[in-house]
Amino acid sequence: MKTAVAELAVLGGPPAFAEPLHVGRPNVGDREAILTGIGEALDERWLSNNGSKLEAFERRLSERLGGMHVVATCNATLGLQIAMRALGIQGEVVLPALTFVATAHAVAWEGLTPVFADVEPETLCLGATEAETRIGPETGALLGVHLWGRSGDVEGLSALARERGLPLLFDAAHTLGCERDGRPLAAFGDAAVLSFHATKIANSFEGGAIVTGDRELAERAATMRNFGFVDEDEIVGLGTNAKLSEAGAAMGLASLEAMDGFLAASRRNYAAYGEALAGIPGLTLLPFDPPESSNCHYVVVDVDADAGLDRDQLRAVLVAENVLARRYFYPGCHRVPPYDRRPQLPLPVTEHVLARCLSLPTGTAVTPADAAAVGDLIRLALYQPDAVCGALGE
Ligand code: T4K
Repeated sequence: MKTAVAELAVLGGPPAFAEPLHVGRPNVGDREAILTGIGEALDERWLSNNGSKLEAFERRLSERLGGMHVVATCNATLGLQIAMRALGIQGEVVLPALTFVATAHAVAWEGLTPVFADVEPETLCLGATEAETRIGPETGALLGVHLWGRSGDVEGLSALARERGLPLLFDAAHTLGCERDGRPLAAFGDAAVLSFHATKIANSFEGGAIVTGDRELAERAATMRNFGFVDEDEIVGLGTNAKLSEAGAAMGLASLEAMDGFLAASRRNYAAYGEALAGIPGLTLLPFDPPESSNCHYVVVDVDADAGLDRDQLRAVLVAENVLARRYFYPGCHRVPPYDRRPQLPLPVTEHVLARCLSLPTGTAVTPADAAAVGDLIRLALYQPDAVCGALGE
């Protein structure tokens, strides 16, 4: 893409990208392996309920996570719900409002009360100081979120949970391939939940996984995932249906096999964005610093007032150019029903991030050349904010 400022679509030219560039375009592993896996499930006439693909998927994932116990589910939302039940959580759950709404909905759907805490400005995750301000007599658990694959203050939160005798659960939906001090992020807390949704770095079409070091917790969760059955006609308690299908598990297995390629693509794109966006006043590509090592699956920029355009103006330009950037996770859980009907304490850092952050397209459907071109486009748009704002009618 070589576009002059005057050729921007918002100024009357054609879109810079002929085809839309999406955030969340699925990574697809080896097609042959996926179709073979699904074909084997068909040949076996075993399509769900603990088939060979599910077992293999859980085994491979456990290996990847250093031997943690893994209970695959049909999505992460139900995985979170089951994890909360298996942990015996009651009352209020302290969590950040800066997350996908599924985190809060999982809490509320379980009949628990979400209590939103602010995030730390450095990590954008729930920290011990903020969490502590929301702990009260009804608090039943802490629920951290590894936003965009960032670790946050896992040590501080773990110490706080221990001190207060509270279970610590992590929404680790974004974290496959992310580590802290060489340890997979999903291995922190009493349990963590990964997502294998189509938009995640590795997918099983839809899917999730509860990860824990506690064998009994994993067994309880596995029983709850299958209506409470422990044997052909023995039910030990309340359960639901959160099973991952064999087709999903076959897709998940192929995704795990392709993980190294997915990680390399995301990291290459992140580096390309870094280069293309370097030195633009007011624009910051969110960094990942040691001891974190990230999967770089979310490429997020912070757009300051000094950048010339605000986040929403910049997004409007990008969308006009066929770059479908997303405002994840605007407007924040505390600002959507049913949570907005309750009085909320101020969340200044959360509000700040929600007003300024923009997720850019990446993944294997995006090349480093695309990333560099999006970076150039952003630079061009910020070059002449007055012309662009005029064209946007502002
Ligand atoms: N916790 C956190 C922190 C999460 O981010 C999520 C999910 C969860 C929990 C719950 O996990 P799951 O229960 O879903 O396993 C999407 C995903 O649906 C959602 O799973 C994900 N987070 C969230 C970050 O992204 P939307 O509302 O943005 O979806 P949608 O339909 O707008 O699609 C997103 C982008 O992906 C679009 O640009 C289109 C593109 N896309 C999507 C699909 C499904 C494709 O190009 N192809 C596809 O097949 O939520």
